[in-house]
Amino acid sequence: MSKLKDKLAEKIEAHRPRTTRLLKEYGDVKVGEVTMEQLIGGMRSVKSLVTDISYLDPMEGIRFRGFTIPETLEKLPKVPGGKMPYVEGFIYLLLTGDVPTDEDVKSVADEFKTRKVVPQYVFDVLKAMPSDSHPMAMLSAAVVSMQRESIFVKEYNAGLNKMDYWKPTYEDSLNLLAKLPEIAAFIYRLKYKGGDIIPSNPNLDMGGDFAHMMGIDAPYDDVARLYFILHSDHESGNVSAHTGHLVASALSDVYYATSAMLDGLAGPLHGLANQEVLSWMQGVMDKMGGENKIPTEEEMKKFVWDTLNSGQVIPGYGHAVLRKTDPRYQAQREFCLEYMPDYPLFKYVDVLYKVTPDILREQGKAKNPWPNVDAQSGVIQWYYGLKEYDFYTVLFGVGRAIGVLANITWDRALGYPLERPKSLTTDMLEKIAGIK
Ligand code: CMX
Repeated sequence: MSKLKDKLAEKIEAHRPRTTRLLKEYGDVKVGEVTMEQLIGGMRSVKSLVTDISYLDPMEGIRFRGFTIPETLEKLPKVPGGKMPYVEGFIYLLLTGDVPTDEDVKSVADEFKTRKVVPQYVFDVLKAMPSDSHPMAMLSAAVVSMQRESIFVKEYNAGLNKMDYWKPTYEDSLNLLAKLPEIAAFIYRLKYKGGDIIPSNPNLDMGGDFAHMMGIDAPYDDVARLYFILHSDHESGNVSAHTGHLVASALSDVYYATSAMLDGLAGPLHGLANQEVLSWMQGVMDKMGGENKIPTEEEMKKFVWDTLNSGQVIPGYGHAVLRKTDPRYQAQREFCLEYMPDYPLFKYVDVLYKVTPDILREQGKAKNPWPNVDAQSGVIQWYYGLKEYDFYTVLFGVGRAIGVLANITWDRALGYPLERPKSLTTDMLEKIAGIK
């Protein structure tokens, strides 16, 4: 077994009795209640999932294995020559809960290198898709096309002990994660660069190789590392993470589960919002007469109100759980302040940040008037030449796979069962409400 798998096995053995005890001895302890509003309203805040990979506090934002974003970025070993940590080290942290040493990171990074060769048929599938396919549809199709590679399916069909389900799931997860950057970069180069593909460099780390295959110079390697880490996980209840967990709960393998989670991420209320922010911003630029004409706060207020009055949402603002500025937004804002403080598009986003929260508060609908992760992410990509904003959700998707696959591996290790909530009819709800 690899060092990471050994460590994970140790952690799983130590953790299992905690879950078993809660289930056996405290199974009937009430954790919360469900109101009519929550039931009709998309299960907001209903406590119904377990994960130890990340926790989202509405006021503080995300913690990965107990660490805030600044702590995570500070504690993890950095790639030589860059300022950001190895994504491989972050994967180690999410899976084991421990901050890896330099040696641990090297061993995971080496392991990734042996797993990253993408089968040729995946590229053939992508080339066979219509040229106007959305890059998220391409990513999802590429992932599900690899379902035949699943080690879990082979071992399950041969008769696998339930206690060992996590082992082939771990193998599938790492195999898939190692391949995603090349698949994503291939989609980009195929769709937007006339099929001029840049082969993977087997010696580079995950973020470095992605930047290399995209054909974008440093510090885009650090941008890739930052993006993959920031977008990885946000508890289990968001659409992409929950979809991945739900599909995997049927013991569907990780290729099915990851493809499905990407399909959820592709919605405009979720991961697609980062592309929508840019297209919204471009509309503003067109009306302003060019990206160098920065709107005043008064002008920006009018654009925001016009959007709201036409019945649309302001993309990149609001959140189902968060009630303050998303620390993932903050981390990207700090990156912008360091690398591109005078960049016109950053100024646009900055003016938007100054006016939008007050407007959303005044409008009185959104429970959270503050920006989320998607409000800033397009700016950085645009700055480094990645202007094809249809592609932005793919970057989110590669990152999100890290968290979803860490979760699925643990779901299998702890024997979480098939997910099956209960539905009621409207008649029944009316009876409960005392209307009928
Ligand atoms: N602009 C305008 N109106 C907004 C709004 C925004 N940014 N955010 C919420 N609202 C509105 C909702 O549309 C809803 O209106 P109705 O009552 O007319 O249906 C009302 O405020 C209440 O919504 P909420 O409870 O505050 O928000 P939800 O939990 O239902 O939805 C989210 C959360 C993110 C989908 C929503 O804020 C939104 O649509 N934001 C814009 C899209 C976006 O940025 N999505 C990315 C989310 C980040 C991620 O993917 O993780």
